[in-house]
Amino acid sequence: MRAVDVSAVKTPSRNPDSEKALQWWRKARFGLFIHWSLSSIKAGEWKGEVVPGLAEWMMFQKKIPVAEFAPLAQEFNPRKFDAAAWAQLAVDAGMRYVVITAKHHEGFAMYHSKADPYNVVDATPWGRDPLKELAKECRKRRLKLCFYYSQDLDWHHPDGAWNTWDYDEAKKKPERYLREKVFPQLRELLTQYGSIGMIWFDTPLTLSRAQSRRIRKFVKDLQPQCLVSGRIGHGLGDYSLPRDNFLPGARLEGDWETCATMNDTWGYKRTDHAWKPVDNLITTLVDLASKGSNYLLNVGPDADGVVPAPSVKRLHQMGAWMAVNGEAIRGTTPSPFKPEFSWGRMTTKGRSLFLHFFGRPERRFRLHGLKTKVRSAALLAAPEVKFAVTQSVDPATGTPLLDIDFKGFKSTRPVTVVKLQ
Ligand code: FHN
Repeated sequence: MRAVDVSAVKTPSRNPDSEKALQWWRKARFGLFIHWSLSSIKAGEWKGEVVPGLAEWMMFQKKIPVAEFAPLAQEFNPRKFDAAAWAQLAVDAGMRYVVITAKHHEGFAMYHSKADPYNVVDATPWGRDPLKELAKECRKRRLKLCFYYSQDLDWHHPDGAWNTWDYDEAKKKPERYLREKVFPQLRELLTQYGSIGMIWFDTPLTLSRAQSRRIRKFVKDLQPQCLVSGRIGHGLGDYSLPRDNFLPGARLEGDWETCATMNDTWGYKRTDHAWKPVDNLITTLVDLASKGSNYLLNVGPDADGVVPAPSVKRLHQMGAWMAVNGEAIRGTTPSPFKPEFSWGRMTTKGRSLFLHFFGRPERRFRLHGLKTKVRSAALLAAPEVKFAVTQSVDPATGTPLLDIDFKGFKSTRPVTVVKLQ
């Protein structure tokens, strides 16, 4: 077995110019994803029928013509929208960044876009710019604000990808879509709202490498510190994004982010009650951090601008856990050991090692291969509770051996963290 030195765990970035921009993002580890657009009005139902699949894909699933879908804008009036409450929810959950849909595949801009009148200020009776309000509230709370932008699929623009029921594929000119909509809107997003943490591009399905490269450069020219998500395509993102809700089986190389739902959809769907238990969400956060991945956890507010109560409850419960254990998640590097352990997971920070126990550890806990000298082992939730540590060399393998006597260990649901330093 290889002997491991905790302080040597590093994450190399994929692009040299990503390194600086990635610093806040690596430290954050946990962020809030918000999917909100016109489809939230229909809440997963079209003409009295529940549409199967993702709520925000309704227009595509039912092949709803633009002429029928776009008038939904006239019904958009989220009287209960409260940007301060949304930003505070992220803070309360222990998150450090927010990614909100500035434009999803349905093509509607959720901000004041001068490039396209199909936007939340000009096309709705509400007439407010929620991104402007959110930017202000995020700034107050030192949350990084990031924008989701669907650079490829757009079912509203005649040249956007994948609307084949209104527009003739053969006649589409993707370059015109980029020129008329994508670049002007990215300019707006990167100049109207202050410093932006990231543009979260999605579903790279039709754009060429050269087009993705131009989009990346466009973002970096306007805001060099703004990250570009992995789904810009062609390996050009500042970090990698696996498929939605992906849970890696082992430690990942480089920087990753798993984006995930709390139920089975991203946008608001009245009939989707498949809420994941909070214990599952917390162990996922721990599991991902131990493998070098961020966790971007989604909420889908309804047409009134209200985040569903089951999501709020779970975020508050996660926040209570993070308030005690956040040190073992934020700013950590992954486990120095490749395999998963049946007892739980590990994260590291400097020369500290955090043991995240999913249950009660064995009274005589053994860890093979840790070279770092450990002076103390204490409960993160109660640092005065310390456990006896012995370090020796395993005579059978000649590698370091750590023994901890977990007498008096009280496990708390769902993960108890012990800090070794
Ligand atoms: O099609 C989208 C989907 O609606 C949602 O936005 C997710 C979030 O990762 N991304 C796409 C599917 O991967």
